[in-house]
Amino acid sequence: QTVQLIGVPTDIGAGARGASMGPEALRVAGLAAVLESHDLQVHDIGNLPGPANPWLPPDQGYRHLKEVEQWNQTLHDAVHAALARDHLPMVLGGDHCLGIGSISAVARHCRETGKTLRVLWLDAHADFNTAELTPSGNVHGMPVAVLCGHGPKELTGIGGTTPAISPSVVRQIGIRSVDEGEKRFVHKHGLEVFDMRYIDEKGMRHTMEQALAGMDDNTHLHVSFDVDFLDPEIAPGVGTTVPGGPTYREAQLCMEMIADTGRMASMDVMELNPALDVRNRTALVAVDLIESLFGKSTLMRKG
Ligand code: DIR
Ligand code: MN
Ligand code: MN
Ligand code: MN
Repeated sequence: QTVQLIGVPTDIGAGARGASMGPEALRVAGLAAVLESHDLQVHDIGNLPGPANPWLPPDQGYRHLKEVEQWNQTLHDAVHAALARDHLPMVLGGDHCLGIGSISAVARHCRETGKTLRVLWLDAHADFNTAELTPSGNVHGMPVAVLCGHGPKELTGIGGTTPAISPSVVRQIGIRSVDEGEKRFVHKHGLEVFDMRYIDEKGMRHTMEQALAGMDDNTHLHVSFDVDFLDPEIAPGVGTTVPGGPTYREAQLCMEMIADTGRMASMDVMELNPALDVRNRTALVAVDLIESLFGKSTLMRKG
């Protein structure tokens, strides 16, 4: 198995600058060596090119729509090409607006190969805003809505099929910050959300059993990991921290249970912001959790 690292150095969709440095922070934290220690081949294609961040206020509900489109179109092409080579694309963000390019490419690949898609969205936020609902105009709060066909045609059309995905393929985990209008929209579209209340009451094990239920040998599992999923105590290096997230142990179990399925075929690591981090420790935690996603375990595993 070859993991293809795709750096996307931009904070074009975020409300704080700095996620553009995420790809390099993950590399400095030893990502490639960790993957190689698990008998994976690592092919780092470096960083994709794209426009600078002009840092302008929102225009008709969106900040930097043109630049967001350009980054996501470039990423879409890169992820689609990686999948066509049978590589496992690992997108190193960059802010979470890049989920649009990444997941639209995964969905297109699934259509072309007859696979069934499942998307796990690990995040403190639902990322289901639209221009009408957003309190910020930041597109990193909108990628799930855009992928489900709600948004400007410049973004919903990336990959050629609108909508790119149905809400029914998405499972959101760790959610604890959803804006008022966004809440109604999530409810209206029936997104399956395992919020922190659910995790508190049922535990991470039961939560992941539910989120991973119904997959089979034909499932392509995509994991979109927004680093603000984690509790800020262990992951301060993100632009929008929200208290009360999964602990280190809960996050490890989440990743281990994903690894146990053997179905993960693409992933994103988004929103890491080295400008807000402390001695790169959030990048190190992210790499540690990614190691678990690829089967790191304390003891020999059965089978
Ligand atoms: C907020 C923050 N819901 C917004 N969103 C995100 O601006 O739409 N922060 N995704 O990471
Ligand atoms: Mn997000
Ligand atoms: Mn988030
Ligand atoms: Mn709809």
